[in-house]
Amino acid sequence: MADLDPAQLHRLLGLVEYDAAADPFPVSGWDAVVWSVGNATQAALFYQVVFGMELVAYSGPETGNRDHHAYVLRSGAVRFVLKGGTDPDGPLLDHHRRHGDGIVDIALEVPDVDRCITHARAQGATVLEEPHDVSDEHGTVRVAAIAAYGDTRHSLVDRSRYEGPYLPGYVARTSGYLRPDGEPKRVFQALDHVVGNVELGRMDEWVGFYNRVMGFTNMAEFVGEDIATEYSALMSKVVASGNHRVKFPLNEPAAGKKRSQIDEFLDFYQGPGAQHLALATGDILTTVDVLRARGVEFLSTPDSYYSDPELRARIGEVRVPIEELRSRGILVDRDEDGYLLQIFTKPVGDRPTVFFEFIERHGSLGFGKGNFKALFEAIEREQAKRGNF
Ligand code: TYF
Ligand code: FE
Repeated sequence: MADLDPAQLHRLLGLVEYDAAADPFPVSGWDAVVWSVGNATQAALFYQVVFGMELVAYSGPETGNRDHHAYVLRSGAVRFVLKGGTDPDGPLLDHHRRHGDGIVDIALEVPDVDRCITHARAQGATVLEEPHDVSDEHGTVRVAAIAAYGDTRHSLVDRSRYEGPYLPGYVARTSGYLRPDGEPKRVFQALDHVVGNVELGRMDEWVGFYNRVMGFTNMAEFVGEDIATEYSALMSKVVASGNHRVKFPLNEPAAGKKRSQIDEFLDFYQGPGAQHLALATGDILTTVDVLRARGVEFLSTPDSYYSDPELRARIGEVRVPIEELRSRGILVDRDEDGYLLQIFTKPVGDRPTVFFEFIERHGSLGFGKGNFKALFEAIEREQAKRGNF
């Protein structure tokens, strides 16, 4: 898979032009998704060998960090940091005992950390870390952190004066893993959106938090009560940063025929948290073929989805014959701006909590609203296998 040029990336992510000077909380984009996992040393291999990411930096006992191991992995513009605790009494293992594998920090890159924190504090945000510099021989990073839903936080990072591999305290590290000849260099290039699950009745509060504290605006796509009661068992709204690089759909459970997938998440995660990460690819067919061959399990899409004449009429022509989508279970949706192709994995850990979406956008700025019925039915089939009736 070839690398994407900036214009292609712009289209792939549906970015917009906007006036950053007028933004009280300017966000340039994603900095990192920081995970707490039960075994970072092994998870780092999973994300390299299966997800095709590249190891770039490390922190751990050998570098003077006695608390945990941390592996920094890249795929295009995506950065994951996997942390696994070594100190039995440390906060990282407490977090893991409660939540299992999950996302502890959705870190954002900002041009002015202090300006963001001043605004966030004035808007009532909980400041977890005051702005401060961290330095080493590669330069200086300015960071701060605010609390988001549940135990999730947003670090705010200005790395414009830093040349190191990640942050001070980390050393550059590559891996001895050799990708077999003929396999693509990477299978996703960018982070498209991160979805948060919050408690019943609290979605609008969190939408308000992102509006007020972080200056995010609401996107058109949402799942309201009408759709929720019919089949989805969830309500959802989407907020986005000014340039639309950072998009946060927020879900809350709704009453349905069965226990909502959001309730299941909240039970197993022991509270609100990040539910799925959507990874953008320029070639979703190859992405799915490669990941499936490496053992990744995707939600199944019934054949009736592809033979539905209404769907056929609605989606029109896409870049490949529908047969190519049907054989892989890839979903397609179209709106007034264009179309998108998407597919969802099953939960990737032991608890039915976090999973991934892969998405290939062709103009559409949506999240696959036309697929919600088929998608939520597929999720409910998986819930039923786990004993949720
Ligand atoms: O991000 C979204 O909104 C879509 C749809 O549990 C979705 O990917 C929403 C909720 C959910 C799974 C997918
Ligand atoms: Fe999504």
